[in-house]
Amino acid sequence: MLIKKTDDIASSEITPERDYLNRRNFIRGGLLAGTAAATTLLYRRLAVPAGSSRPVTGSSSTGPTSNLTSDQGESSTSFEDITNYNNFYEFSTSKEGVAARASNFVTRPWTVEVTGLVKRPRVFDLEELLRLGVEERLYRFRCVEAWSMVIPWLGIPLARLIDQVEPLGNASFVAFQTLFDPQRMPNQRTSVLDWPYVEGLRLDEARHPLTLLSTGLYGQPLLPQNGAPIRLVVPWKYGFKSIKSIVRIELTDRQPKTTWGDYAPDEYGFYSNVNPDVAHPRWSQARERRIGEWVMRDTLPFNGYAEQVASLYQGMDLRRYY
Ligand SMILES: Nc1nc2c(c(=O)[nH]1)N[C@H]1C(S)=C(S)[C@@H](COP(=O)(O)O)O[C@H]1N2
Ligand SMILES: [Mo]
Repeated sequence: MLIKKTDDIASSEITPERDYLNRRNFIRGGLLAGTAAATTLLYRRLAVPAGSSRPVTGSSSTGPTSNLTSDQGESSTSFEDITNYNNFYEFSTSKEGVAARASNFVTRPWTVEVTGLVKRPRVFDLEELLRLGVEERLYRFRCVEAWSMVIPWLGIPLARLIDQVEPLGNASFVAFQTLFDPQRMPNQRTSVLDWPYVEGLRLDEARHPLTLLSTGLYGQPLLPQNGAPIRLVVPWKYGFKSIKSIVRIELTDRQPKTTWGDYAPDEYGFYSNVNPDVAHPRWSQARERRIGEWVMRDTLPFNGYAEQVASLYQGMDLRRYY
């Protein structure tokens, strides 16, 4: 994130006039298609057998396809792009280099400890988590670096897992932790970040129906580069909140430490809700490059999910709590 990228972003801010006009047409279309449709989410209940690994369907050059479209008529970013343009610093700081360096990462067996201020702390193995019920959701995904994708996730609503452990009355935040194993995650032998990668949400954000623990995408189990076997997805927040390869979830009464927030507190706030009006100190967040498209798009407040999530932040100054 901090490493090389500023040049990209600066040059991508230069948008030809023609693109500007196209974008205006797009916005108008969006307003017409509008409000009613905007609340419809794609929910599909899938019967994913525990521990199943469905084979890749499409041809190997294009990968599998998805016929889902978003509430705004967007279609999925290609499987190829989603699985070859990654941020996962435990393996590589080069987005094009993650897939190869993570390819032998072994993710079975895998357990997730759910603990802290709960009545029933418990260690779940992956199969138990899958049995909580996997759904398919098509979400926009917006990295703080100003690129975005549309991803057909498979996942378990995080609220369902939280219900299993019965939070105590004083639990108000949820802390997440990635695996720490420098043998298996080679960049953990460097100090490019403070390991293990950690993230956090407020409990009400964690319980919001949009928040997923993802176990797959494009109908298949997650590949290592996307955070196998289980990673967080919070579609209205910048991508770095979506912590990968989770081994521990702790309910707490204190705002958890976050890896990027500790690294650069003035750049990466705890909330990190997608907000076109609050610039990153080093670049604008007003627009984004959708991977696979040429024309820059306007970034939407809460990444287009304002109708569902804005109420979580009622009365909060979103410039202060960035
Ligand atoms: N453990 C861990 N989780 C992580 C990261 C990381 O480096 N390590 N990168 C984050 C960032 S910056 C982004 S944009 C997303 C990228 O997810 P993707 O590669 O599946 O698109 O993962 C997030 N989760
Ligand atoms: Mo990111």
